[in-house]
Amino acid sequence: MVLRSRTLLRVGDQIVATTNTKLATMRLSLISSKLAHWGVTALGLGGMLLMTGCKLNFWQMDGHQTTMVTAGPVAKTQLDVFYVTCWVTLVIFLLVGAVLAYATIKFKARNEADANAEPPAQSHGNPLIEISLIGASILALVIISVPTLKAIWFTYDVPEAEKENVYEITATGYQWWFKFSYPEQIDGVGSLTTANELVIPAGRPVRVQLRTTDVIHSFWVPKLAGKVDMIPNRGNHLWMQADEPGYFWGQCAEFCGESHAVMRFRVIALNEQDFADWVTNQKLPARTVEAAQIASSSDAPVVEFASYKRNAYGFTDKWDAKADISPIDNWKQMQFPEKDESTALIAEGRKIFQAKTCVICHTVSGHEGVGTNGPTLTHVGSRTTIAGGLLENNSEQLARWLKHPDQVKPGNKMYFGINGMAGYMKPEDGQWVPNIELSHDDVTALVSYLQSLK
Ligand code: HEC
Ligand SMILES: [Cu+2]
Repeated sequence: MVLRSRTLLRVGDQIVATTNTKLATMRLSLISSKLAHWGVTALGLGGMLLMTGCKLNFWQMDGHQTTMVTAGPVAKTQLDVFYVTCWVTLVIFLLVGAVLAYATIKFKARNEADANAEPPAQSHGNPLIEISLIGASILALVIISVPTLKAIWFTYDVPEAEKENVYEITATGYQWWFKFSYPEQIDGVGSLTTANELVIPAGRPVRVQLRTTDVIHSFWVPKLAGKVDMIPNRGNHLWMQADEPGYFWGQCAEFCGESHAVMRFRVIALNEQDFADWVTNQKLPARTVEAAQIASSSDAPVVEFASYKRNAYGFTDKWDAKADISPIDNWKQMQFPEKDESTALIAEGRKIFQAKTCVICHTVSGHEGVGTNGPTLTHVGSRTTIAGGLLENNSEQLARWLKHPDQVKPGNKMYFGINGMAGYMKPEDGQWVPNIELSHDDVTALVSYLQSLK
C-alpha cells in the first residue's frame, strides 16, 4: 500500500513538474476570464437597476422609509441631487476603470522576456494631461455643485411665491416621541396639540418648526423631506409638501438614547376638506360616553397580553404588504368610534385613569389630566399607532404597552419617570418598583377608555 501511494505520488510530481508552466498560464487566464465574467454580470445588474429607476425590490427600494420613491418637491429635489452625483461618479468610475483595464491588458508581461525587460524610459509630468485632468475635475464638481446649491436653497425654506399659502406647525422631540402643535387655537386650552401622528394638508407647503425638550433629535420623513436636527436651545426648521393625500412613515434620525431606533412617527396628508374636518374634530374636547349608555359590565372583551414576548412585532397583517386596506383608509376608519365598544368598561377605565395617576403625565382635554410629560391622549383612539409609531393602536398592543411598557421600549419615560419625578416607577431600597401597577381588569378597562377617545 505504502509503496503504491509513494509511486503514485512520484508520478504525480512528474506530471505537475512537466505541466507546471502550462497550468500556471491556464490558471491565470481562467482567473482573468472569471473576473471579466463577474465584472460584466455586475455591470449588467447595476445597469439594469439604474435603468429600471431602481424599481427592483432587490434592495427594498420601495419600502415605507425609502428615499428612492418621493411624494413631494423637497424629497424629489434631494433625490435629484443624489442621482446627479451618482451619474457623475459613475462616468468617472467607468473612465478610470477603462484606462486601468486597458493598461493592465495591453502592458501585461506575456512571457519571460517581457517580465525581464528593462522598464521603458520614465518621464514625469505631462502638462496637457494634467491640465485636462484638472479641467475635467472642475467640470465634474461644477456639474454636481450647481444642482446641489440650488437644492440647498430650495429645501431651506418655502419658495417666495408659495409663502402666502404656507401652513406652520411646531414639532417637538421628546425621548422618545414627537409632539405636534398646530396654529389653531382652542379657547381656554391653547394651541391644538397632538402626538406621533402629524396630519397635514396635501398639496400645500408645510413649514415645520423643530424644537426639542431634551437631547438632539432629527426630523425625517424619507418620502417627503429631511433630515433636519432638533437642537436644544436653537430654533431649526424645514419645509415639506405632500403632493397627494397619503400616509407616510417618519423616523428620528439622530441618536437620542436607548429607544432612538423606535422613535418613529407618521405623517398623514389629507385633502382640504378632510383636513378641515380633522382639525374641527381635534379641537373638540375628548369624547365622553354618556352615563345613560352604561350597560352591564359583564360583556367585557378579553384582552390578551400575558403571552407577549419582548421585542414581538407590534403590527398585524393589515400593515404589511398583503394588506387589503390601504394605510390611509385604515387611518380614516380609526376616526370613528368602534361599534362594539363597551360603555361600562369605558366609564370604568376613565376612573382608573384618574386613580392610577396617569393624569400627572397625560392630558385628556375635557376629562381628567393636564400632564404634559407624555403624549396628549385627548384623541389617542383616532391614531393608528402608539408609543412613537412602534405599535399598532389596537387592543392587544395597547394592553401590552400599559402592562409592560419597559419590555416594549427600553428606558421609556412612562416606566421610569422623567428626571427622577415620580412616574410609573419609584425607587425603593435602591430598586425600581412600578409606581403604577395595573391588574388585568384595569388594563382591559383602560384599553376600552383609550380606544373611545376618538
Ligand atoms: C411618568 C409619566 C407617565 C405616567 C405616570 C404615565 N405615562 Fe403614559 N406615557 C408617558 C410617556 C413619556 C409616553 C411616551 C413613551 C414613548 O413613546 O417613548 C407615554 C405613552 C403612553 C401612551 C401611548 C400614547 C401614544 O400616542 O404613543 C398611552 C396610551 C399611555 N401612555 C397611557 C398611560 C396610562 C393609561 C397611564 C396610567 C396607567 C400612563 N400612561 C401613565 C408618560 C407617562
Ligand atoms: Cu430622537
